[in-house]
Amino acid sequence: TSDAVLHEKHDGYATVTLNRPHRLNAFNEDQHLRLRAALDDCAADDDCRAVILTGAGRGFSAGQDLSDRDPTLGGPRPDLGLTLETYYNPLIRQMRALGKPIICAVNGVAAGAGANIALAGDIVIAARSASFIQAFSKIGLVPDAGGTWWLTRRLGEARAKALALTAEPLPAETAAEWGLIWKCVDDAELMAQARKFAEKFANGPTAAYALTKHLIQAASTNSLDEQLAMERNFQHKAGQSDEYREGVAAFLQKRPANFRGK
Ligand code: T3D
Repeated sequence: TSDAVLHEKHDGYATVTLNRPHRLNAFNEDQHLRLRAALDDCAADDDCRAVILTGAGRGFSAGQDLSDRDPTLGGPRPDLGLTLETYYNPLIRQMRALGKPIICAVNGVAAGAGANIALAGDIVIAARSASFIQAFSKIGLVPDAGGTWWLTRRLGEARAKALALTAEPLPAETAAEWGLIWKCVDDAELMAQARKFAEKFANGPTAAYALTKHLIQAASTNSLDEQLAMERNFQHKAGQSDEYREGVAAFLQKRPANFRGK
């Protein structure tokens, strides 16, 4: 069996590692299917309350494995719309829908769809040596895996267009300064920081995190009225939860809350 994706379970969270380091964790079909299966498992497992997504070796992911696209090998031109709809789009939707925080620990270069998969995480922390490259224009493609959406919403049109058209690497530190990601940290600190967040979330109010994630994701396309209505509905739900009862009781009793995530 293949080990294109490693899936380790810890106390309350999982670490999922893209593991084709000889190709900078570029995506082939196997890596797609194994990543999807790992995230499905995280979704179904009540003991998993946060996910770290990272890459093995010196890169996070170099996007599509281009050796699977070699035009000199003959055959018809590939239908890339179909591969997006079959692999990349379901992955991005799966990451956004997952009711648990995903921490992307970007350990090195993230290029093409690899960059945009990293940007689909809820908390994106990058090592100082990492960079984000919208590599698509170098090979005659357009940004995908949500790239045009993340870049435009987080950075605005000027920076989005320049990054996409030039394919210049954006260093992690600039990505953090510009608000494309949450934080840039020293390389040696990356996994410790990611684990710190995962452990916090593994002991936090899981249902409220899921509602919060979905509210914030909806905000960029909702009107204020729609968003206020959604906040009302979600707060109604949160207010009925055991987590809220426990949170308030713990506050009043001046003790740490014991959220069980169920
Ligand atoms: O096709 C569809 O289904 C549509 C979807 C498209 C989504 C996409 O992601 S399209 C964009 C694809 N990705 C790229 O164009 C990036 C290609 N890679 C690079 O530009 C560079 O590798 C990097 C800038 C990311 C890193 O450069 P560097 O100098 O640090 O490393 P390197 O030497 O180029 O790469 C190391 C090895 O990984 C090397 O193999 P070798 O020579 O040691 O045997 C290289 O060929 C391999 N590698 C890197 N990226 C890919 C790859 N092999 C296959 N596919 C890759 N994308």
